[in-house]
Formats: sequence, C-alpha cells, structure tokens
Amino acid sequence: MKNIVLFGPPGAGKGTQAEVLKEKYNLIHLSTGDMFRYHMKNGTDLGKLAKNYTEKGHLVPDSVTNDMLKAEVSRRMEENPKGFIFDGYPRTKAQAQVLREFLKEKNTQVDAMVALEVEDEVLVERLLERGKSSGRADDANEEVIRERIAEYYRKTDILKEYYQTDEKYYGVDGVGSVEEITERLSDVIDEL
Ligand code: B4P
Repeated sequence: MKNIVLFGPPGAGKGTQAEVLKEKYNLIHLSTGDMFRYHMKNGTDLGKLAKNYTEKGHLVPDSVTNDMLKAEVSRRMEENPKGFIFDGYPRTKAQAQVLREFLKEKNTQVDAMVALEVEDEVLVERLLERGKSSGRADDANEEVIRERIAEYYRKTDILKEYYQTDEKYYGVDGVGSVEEITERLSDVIDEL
C-alpha cells in the first residue's frame, strides 16, 4: 500500500492534482475540505460547526477533523485500496501525529509528503478566480483568502520539517500547466 500526503498552501492545486493522480495510480482520494463541504451542504452538526471556521479562513479544530478523517479511512480501507492520497490533511502537527499513529495501527504509513510550491500572490489570484464561480464562502473575498494563507504559515507549513526528519518530504514546483505539474508529481510517485 502506498500513501501520499499531497501538501501545499490553499490554492496550490492539491485538489486538482489529486483528482488526476487517483485515476493514474488507482488510489483513493481523501480531501478533508471536500468532507467539510459535504457536511456544510447537508447541514449536519459537523457542517454547522465547520462553517464557523472555514468561512473565516481558519482551520477546523483538530479533534473534530481527526475523528472525521479516521472514520473515513476506516470505511474506505474495506475496499482494500492500493493506497490513499491525503489532500488537505494533515494541516497541523497534532494531525500529523494522529495520522502516523492511526496508520501504524492499520499496519501502513505515509510513504511520501509531496509539497506543491506556489507563491502567495499566485495563490490569491487563483482563489479569487475560482471564487467567481465556486460559490465557496472561503473563496469569496480577498481578506478571507489572505487569512487562509496566514493560517497556513501559522500552523501548517511547519509540517515540511516534520516529514523532512523522516526523509519523506519532496518539494515540487506548483506553477505551470496542470499536466506539467502532474508529470513532476508522477516522477516522485514512480520512485516510491
Ligand atoms: P481545502 O478544500 O483543502 O481548500 P484549498 O486549500 O483551497 O484547496 P486546494 O489547494 O486543493 O486548491 P485547488 O486544487 O482546488 O480546505 C478548505 C477549508 O476546509 C480550509 O480553509 C479549512 O477551514 C478546512 N479544512 C480542510 N482540511 C482541514 C484540516 N485538515 N484541518 C482543519 N481544517 C481543515 O486549486 C485552487 C484553484 O487553483 C482552483 O480554482 C484551480 O482550478 C486552480 N489551479 C489548480 N492548479 C492550477 C494550475 N496549475 N494553474 C493555474 N490554476 C490552477
């Protein structure tokens, strides 16, 4: 089983690339952002809670996020997958620790953390563009987008060091066409 953490700031292209890579490598794509959006759309208790954080550009608390992710991994494990692409998770050190322990219990591990590197101004531009049609409250204005990026530097960027100590970290240039970036990511995945 091969498990990949697809990493990067908001708008780096994690979701876009995960959709391509899941087909190419026959992996299960797990996006915590998509899970929260599903709950928000359906008005569940979890969705109501998540909304308070996502619309301000903040991360949803770790305990809630971890429980949701673990339940989904357990459910999808029953499909006997070739592996998972984690998109948007982990986003804090506490989440990374939970993921490590949880995968260990399942006799598996993170094999690579691949980080898409994109400058902040390009991120803002991409998310504002998506906001014109996505209907996503967190893409709606520049202030919230900048807060998401700030939250990334406060809590998430540090995870590069966390995975670097295990020699599982790979940085990939996230600027270029979607196809070019898929090629760069594939070069890393093919080596695993
Ligand atoms: P996410 O859904 O993960 O949002 P994201 O960071 O914007 O997504 P991504 O980087 O995947 O961007 P995409 O490919 O779509 O999270 C949303 C919110 O949920 C978070 O802010 C947080 O509140 C909450 N949340 C999620 N996970 C959490 C966790 N683990 N813990 C706590 N809270 C959590 O690309 C963006 C845009 O760029 C698209 O419009 C795309 O078309 C465009 N694009 C992609 N690749 C491109 C390219 N090569 N060139 C030009 N444009 C490109």
